[in-house]
Amino acid sequence: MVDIKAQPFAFPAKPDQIALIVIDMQRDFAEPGGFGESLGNDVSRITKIVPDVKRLIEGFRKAGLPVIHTMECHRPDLSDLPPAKRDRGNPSLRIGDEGPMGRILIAGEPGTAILPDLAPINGEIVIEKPGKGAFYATDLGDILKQRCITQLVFAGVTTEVCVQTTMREANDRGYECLLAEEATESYFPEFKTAAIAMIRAQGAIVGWTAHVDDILEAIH
Ligand code: TIU
Repeated sequence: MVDIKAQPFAFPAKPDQIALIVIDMQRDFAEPGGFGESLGNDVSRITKIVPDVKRLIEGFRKAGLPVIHTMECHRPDLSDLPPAKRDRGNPSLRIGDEGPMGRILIAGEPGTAILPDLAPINGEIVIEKPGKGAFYATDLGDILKQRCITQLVFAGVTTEVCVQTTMREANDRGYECLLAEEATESYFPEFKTAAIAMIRAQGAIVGWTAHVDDILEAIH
C-alpha cells in the first residue's frame, strides 16, 4: 500500500490492484468536424490535456500497471443507438451521419479513433461503449474482476459527462476511484471545477482527486 496525496484525503493505493482508465480521448471529441463540435462546443480545450494524459499513461506503462482505454461509439447499423440518444437536441450532425472524419461516433471510422499521441499499445484493453458510462453494455466489469483490479485512476473527457458517469458506476460497484485533475477536461471550465468538487465532497462520496505529479510519484 502506498498513499497518493489526494483530496479530500490520501488515496490508499494498492499497486497490485490498480489500473488507469482513459476515457474517450477520441478525435470525435477533440478535433473540428467531430461529435463534440457538432454539439456546438469549442473543442480546442480538449487537446490541451493531451501531454498530461500522455505522461500519466506512460507512467503506468513504465510501472507495469494496466492501462485501459474507452471509446464512445456505436455499431454501423446503429442497433446499439437508442433513438433517445440520436434524436436529442439540434446538433449540426447526428450520430451516424457522414462528417469530415467519417460517420460521427461510429466504430471503425477515422473520427472515432483515439488521438494518435494517446493510442493504445499492444496488450492494452480497449472498451467500445455505447453509453456515457463505461460499464453500461460492455464487459469492463468482467475484465476488471478477472484481473483482480479494485482501484481505478481516471483520465479523459469530458469530466462531467463520460468521466463522472463512469466514476459513479464504478463507485457503486465497489471500486475506489481517483480522478487525475490535469488529465481530464470539459468543454465548460465551470463544469470541470464543479465535477471535481462534487466527486470529492462529503468524504469522497464518489472518489478522490489528485494531481498527475502526485500520482506518478507514488506509482513509479
Ligand atoms: N458531450 C460531452 O460532453 N461528452 C460526451 O458526449 N461524451 C463523453 O464525455 N465522452
